[in-house]
Amino acid sequence: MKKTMVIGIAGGSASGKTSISRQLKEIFEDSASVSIIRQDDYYKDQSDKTMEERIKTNYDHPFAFDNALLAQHIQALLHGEMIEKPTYDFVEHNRSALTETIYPCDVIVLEGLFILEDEALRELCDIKVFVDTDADVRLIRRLKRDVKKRGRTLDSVIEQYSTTVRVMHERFVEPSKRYADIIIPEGGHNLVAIDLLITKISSIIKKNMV
Ligand code: UZR
Ligand code: MG
Repeated sequence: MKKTMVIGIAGGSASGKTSISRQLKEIFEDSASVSIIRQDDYYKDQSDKTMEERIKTNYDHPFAFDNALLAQHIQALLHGEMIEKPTYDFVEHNRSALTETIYPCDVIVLEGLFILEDEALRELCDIKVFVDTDADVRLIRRLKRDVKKRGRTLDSVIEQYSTTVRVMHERFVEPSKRYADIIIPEGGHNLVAIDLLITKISSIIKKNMV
């Protein structure tokens, strides 16, 4: 019987989690065998809040996520059912109206800040990866990304980083490293580590074909 393998990728903000997942997806583009699920898409719906209130949400705390829904969706995929994955709008700080249909597959790459921190999610992962990138590198990447892609100002990124991102990282993300099977230094630029994951995924897909 076909078995779906879950590869969990955790790590700090802007450590390279999304970059690694995207590279894995690109390699297996032709097959429907690999799906990426981002924890970011499971930020809670905030339609009932004003923009001013939304800005005050602590997005670096596990409570900001609907992890129960995420775990339920992973379980559904493991049982061969399709799901309607929510999507998140970082500019609006809210769940967007669109959903994306995800079909059962050979490999689920589950990527996000708290994938290893959350016990239920952690237990769903067959391979647990932590992307370990120094804080200065992450801050520089985050500045560039949030200004370019998430509609932020330089000052707001620095303010957010020093008031919440850094503290929450040390409280929740960094300690979850102990659960990792594999620790990848330097995220998306670590081609050796990415190559190892590609080899592993290929072997899972091959096994499921026979
Ligand atoms: P990654 N975030 C926002 O800034 N606004 C939102 O509406 C939702 C999330 C930020 C969040 C976190 N932080 O550090 C980051 N703050 O998105 C997580 N403050 O995304 O893991 O891709 O860096
Ligand atoms: Mg990301």
